[in-house]
Amino acid sequence: MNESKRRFLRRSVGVLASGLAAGGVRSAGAVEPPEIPPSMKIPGAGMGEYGSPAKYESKVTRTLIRSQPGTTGSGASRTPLESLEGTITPSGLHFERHHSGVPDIDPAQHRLLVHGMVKRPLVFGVDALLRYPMVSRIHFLECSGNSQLLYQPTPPNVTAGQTHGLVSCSEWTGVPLRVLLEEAGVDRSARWILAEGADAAAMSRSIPMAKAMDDAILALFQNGERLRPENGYPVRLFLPGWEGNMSVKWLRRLKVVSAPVMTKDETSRYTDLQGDGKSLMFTYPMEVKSVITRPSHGMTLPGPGLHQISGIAWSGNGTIKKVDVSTDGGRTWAAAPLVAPVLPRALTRFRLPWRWDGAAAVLKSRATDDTGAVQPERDRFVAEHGNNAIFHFNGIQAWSVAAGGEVKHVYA
Ligand SMILES: Nc1nc2c(c(=O)[nH]1)N[C@H]1C(S)=C(S)[C@@H](COP(=O)(O)O)O[C@H]1N2
Ligand SMILES: [Mo]
Repeated sequence: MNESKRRFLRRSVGVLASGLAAGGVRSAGAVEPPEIPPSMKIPGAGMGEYGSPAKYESKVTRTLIRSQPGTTGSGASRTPLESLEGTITPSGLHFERHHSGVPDIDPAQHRLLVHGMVKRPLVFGVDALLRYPMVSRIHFLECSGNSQLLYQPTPPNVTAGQTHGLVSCSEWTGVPLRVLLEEAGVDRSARWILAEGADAAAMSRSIPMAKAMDDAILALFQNGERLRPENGYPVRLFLPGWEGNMSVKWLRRLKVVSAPVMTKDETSRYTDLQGDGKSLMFTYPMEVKSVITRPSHGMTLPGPGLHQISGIAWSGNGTIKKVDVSTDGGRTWAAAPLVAPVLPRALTRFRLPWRWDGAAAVLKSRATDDTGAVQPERDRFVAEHGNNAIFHFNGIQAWSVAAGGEVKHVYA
């Protein structure tokens, strides 16, 4: 351990007992347990066919739901990251990004065509797909437009979910794409696959064959149940770690081809104008990134004492190796413990106790992945990419804590 880290820990981690007492835990009094509460005096409510969250949690919803003018489904909704813990996003709070709304697809009618440079063009019904060997993988899905508000010259006045909530993490279960491609007999000279969705946007992307044969999944289940309509029911392509756009939902067609197709969705969109006037195309992996979800913008610390800093980190290139946390705007850093499970291309939770002395502070987190890539400071990121771009922002997020405890988005 180096000297700055030792100092950080000495300053941050105080005596547990006094810290917690200051944080709102009282000594037991007369009306506290073991007094018998009303819930113990009558039988509780009955069973339900499909469960919902506690009514007291009704404010925990998807957030910043926005659609293009004159439409209801051409837009996005975001995961309320600041209200969640752990790493799995409840399916009902998974972010949504649709280019032309959520189609109503009857699985009995749905077909998936595999054609192009193959020996045997094949058509699969959903029941047929369900008979193939499946894998289950925990992975994040991130829209490459996530955090685009941070390209703005002034810090956005919104919550962590509203800036960073175009990322969610689920257990995805389905058929490895390789299995179906091998069955169709892919021509050895084929290098790409066109994937097309059955929505009104006909979302279409060119997928490199190497990814298709590596870890691509035709996902049928999400967190144990069949996909939600908004996440691609009855079947979606899922490309671990790559920009969300390529994980084509409501998948209807895979055409094996020799070169990228240059669809509207990979030329006019998902191409990023850089500061030097050139554009980046085919920027597939989502780079290493993290955000502190608690405390974060819009919260107020109840007072000095022991607090827990909690956040998420992820990398489309591999596994999170380290998350450094600073409470002094980046002057000193300490490695935050990563909470198991730490999985490749999955959200990884970090938590660090912080003894707040009540003075103004600036919190930051900085993730490193197992390729050695380090999340850049925002200034450096914007200097390198310019601010015409809207995709692939992965700069460091800073939250200021005022002496009164108010937490706000800052550029620092
Ligand atoms: N068919 C189809 N697939 C699609 C889209 C779409 O509009 N239509 N949106 C894409 C984009 S931009 C993203 S970020 C992810 C979002 O997936 P989600 O809505 O399950 O979070 O789906 C991708 N797949
Ligand atoms: Mo996206």
